[in-house]
Amino acid sequence: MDIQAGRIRQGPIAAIAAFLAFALALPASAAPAFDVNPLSQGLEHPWSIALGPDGQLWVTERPGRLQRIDPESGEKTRISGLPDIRARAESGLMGLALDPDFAGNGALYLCYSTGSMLNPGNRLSRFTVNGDEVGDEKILIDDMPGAMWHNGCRVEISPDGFLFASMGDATEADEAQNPRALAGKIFRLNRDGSIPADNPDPTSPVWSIGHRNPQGLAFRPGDGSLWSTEHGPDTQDELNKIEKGGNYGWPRCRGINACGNLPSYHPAAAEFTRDGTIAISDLIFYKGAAFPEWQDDILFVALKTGRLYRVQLDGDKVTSHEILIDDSFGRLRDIAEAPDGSLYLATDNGEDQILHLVPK
Ligand SMILES: [Ca+2]
Repeated sequence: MDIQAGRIRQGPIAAIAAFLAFALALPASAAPAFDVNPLSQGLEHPWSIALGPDGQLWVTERPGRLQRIDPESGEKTRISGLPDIRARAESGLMGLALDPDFAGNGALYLCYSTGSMLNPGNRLSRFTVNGDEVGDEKILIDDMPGAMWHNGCRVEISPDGFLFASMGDATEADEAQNPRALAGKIFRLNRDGSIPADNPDPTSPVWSIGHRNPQGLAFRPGDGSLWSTEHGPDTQDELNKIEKGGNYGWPRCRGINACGNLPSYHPAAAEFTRDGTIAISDLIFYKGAAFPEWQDDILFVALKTGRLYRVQLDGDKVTSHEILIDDSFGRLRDIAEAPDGSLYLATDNGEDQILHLVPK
């Protein structure tokens, strides 16, 4: 109530924001019927799931394992050949993306933690898969700052073929506003690691700045826009639409409100919540036929609340959200859509599983 009273004192815009926050809390509609079945168990902090053109699920586990899972049987095949990985607290093997030409070139991209407790870093690399091994590491961005927490490391490839990756502030918040530092940024690269000539600075992989710990990336079908989920500090996890050269405010501003005179500032499209964080994790735009009413909506998972959320948009405006799963499986780290429109979810409890969400 104090927050709402404070908003009203700030004037009509704040009052509208308060109304929107209230409206966003209302469910959009009754959830359609679905079942959630265990697909594969015995995993440890699976962090990133990617569907390959080989029909297989490629999964990273944060302690430093890469697995290929058969979506029919749930059988796991461990892929060897990974480099040394620093895996403590929130650091380890995290982001994974398969090259658009994976079927031909076997290329995949991994973001992982390097160094030691005393000299921590993070790295984005390209590898080649050969059978049950990866090799041929080509380091694309090295010496990103690392820490026990806020290591970013979500990796995604845009519809037009650029490689995007995120990096957290690695607990040095002010560095997120330093355009020359690699902390608190979202990057855009060519897939060979070179810097696209039309980046905001053609000598830098930096695409956007002012991020605390963005650990979700997804491209919207249709307009190809990039959206990101980002962990807030004690309140206000964010859903952001990422613009070229944009500043997302951390640590000076947060959430959906305007922010003084910070150049190129983009407030969040939505925030979760003013009462505390939900530990927002990865997102997708749903495209499938299995749940027609979800088409073009954002689905995202959360760690702290163990929830699967559905967010409806009108253009770039969030109009409503609803909770489809509410802590039935503990923390949820990642989500991926199968070709048939069913969904895969990765839990993050320590003794973990990949879940398969299908129509009832
Ligand atoms: Ca922000």
